[in-house]
Amino acid sequence: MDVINLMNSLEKRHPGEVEYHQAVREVLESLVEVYAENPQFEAAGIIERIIEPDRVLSFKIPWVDDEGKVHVNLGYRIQFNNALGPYKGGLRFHPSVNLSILKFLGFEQIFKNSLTTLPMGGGKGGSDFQPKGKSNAEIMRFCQAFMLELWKIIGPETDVPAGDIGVGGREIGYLYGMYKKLARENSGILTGKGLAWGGSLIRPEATGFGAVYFAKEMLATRKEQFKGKTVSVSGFGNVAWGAVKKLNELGAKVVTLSGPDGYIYDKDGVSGEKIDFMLELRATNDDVVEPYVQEFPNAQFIHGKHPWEVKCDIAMPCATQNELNLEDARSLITNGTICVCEGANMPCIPEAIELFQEKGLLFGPGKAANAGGVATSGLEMSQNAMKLQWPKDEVDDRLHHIMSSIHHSCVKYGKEQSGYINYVKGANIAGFLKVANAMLDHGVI
Ligand code: NDP
Ligand code: 2IT
Repeated sequence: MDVINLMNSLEKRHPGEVEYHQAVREVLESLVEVYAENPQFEAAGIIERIIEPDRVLSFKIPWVDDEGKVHVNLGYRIQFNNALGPYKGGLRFHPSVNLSILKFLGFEQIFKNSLTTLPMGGGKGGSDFQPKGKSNAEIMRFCQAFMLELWKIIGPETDVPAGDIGVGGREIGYLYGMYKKLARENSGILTGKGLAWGGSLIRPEATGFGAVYFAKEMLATRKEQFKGKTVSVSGFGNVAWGAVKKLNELGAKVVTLSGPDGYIYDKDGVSGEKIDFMLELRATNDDVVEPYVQEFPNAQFIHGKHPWEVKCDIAMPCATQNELNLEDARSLITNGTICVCEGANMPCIPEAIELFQEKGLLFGPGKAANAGGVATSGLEMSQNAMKLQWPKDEVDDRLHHIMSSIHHSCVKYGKEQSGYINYVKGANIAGFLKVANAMLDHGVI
């Protein structure tokens, strides 16, 4: 495989789509050896076919605000690859959303979904809509307008969206309501649904829980555990919330949270009622963390900075892509951090990852570590197909089992001669092989 040539031609075809290029480059670099060992992949043009989405739907979303003013947002759905099952992946509502970001997320989703062991292809969608500061009625009208276009190309056996940044239980409810009305069916078309109408127990917590289960396995390879450890978490959304809950259960102390306004340092630990407060804060729609210090005055608010300057044993970036840069990586290393586990998608820049690996830190890439969210979405699809709801413990046990199996795959394909486990390489190879073999089975389509 000629990575340089492939990347040159991808960049020429899709100029300026930097996040998409970043995600593809990382995967290609991991696959060089395995591609050389399997000439059948080259012969079938697997790489050329896997790095381009099957199709991209883009549409406009006109909607009316509470004052009667008309707005037009852009909406997308990227159906990336369905070799393993229906396209599956979240919807992101954030003003930064563009094709490059959704293509990076859709591409990552192919391998992540493959790692879960469940039959799901990869996709992603969203809009540049800003949910912050909008009323409930505006969010509802926007979600309805979004679904008015999206419903034509999705279906329980075709493409099953879910949440991501800016899309939680409330948005899934409005999207589902509109889909149900248009399609005249009550099927498992979205995941992350309410518990009374097809949702799965544990889904809201699953990404964060799964990331902690994954980090627990990584720590165990060095005979370490969470008990007594200090953990820095970024973000304060769905993923961060689940992670903080589970970290507390396992006896770790979470000392930071962050938002677009800065970060919170709570030396006493974010626990108990403070975790519930995170959720209340999110529900205000303002997306700032500063109010935490008014409620819990022992904590400090540090304006406009990332939490990575705080001394911690374990770092879990759970907010967004490229939020941990080289300087952040250096300060974590200087402060003695032993493990970095990505709850968000691609939160660490490539140079930061290289440095973590060079210094021998445990590093868990998002496509493996945060796969618990989509895995539990897969379990929601199974429950919907059976018209059943599994008890909480059953879903949690399955999630636990899936995260262990992902860890096992990463070790199998990522263990280097020195004994160091390169989880990035392991996740990319394990995720890729299953998809590539399925594509071979299906012929050139
Ligand atoms: P939420 O919307 O619940 O929370 C995301 C948090 O990050 C918000 O506080 C948000 O604030 C902040 N944020 C978003 N973009 C930026 C930015 N550019 N700069 C600084 N802060 C930012 O999202 P989730 O918790 O669902 O998602 C967090 C991450 O986890 C994302 O990378 C997502 O792709 C990933 N993920 C999510 C899964 C899920 O099931 N929800 C599953 C697997 C991964 P603001 O909006 O104000 O910027
Ligand atoms: O990035 C992700 O894996 C998600 N946002 C969850 C996708 C899903 O279909 O549950």
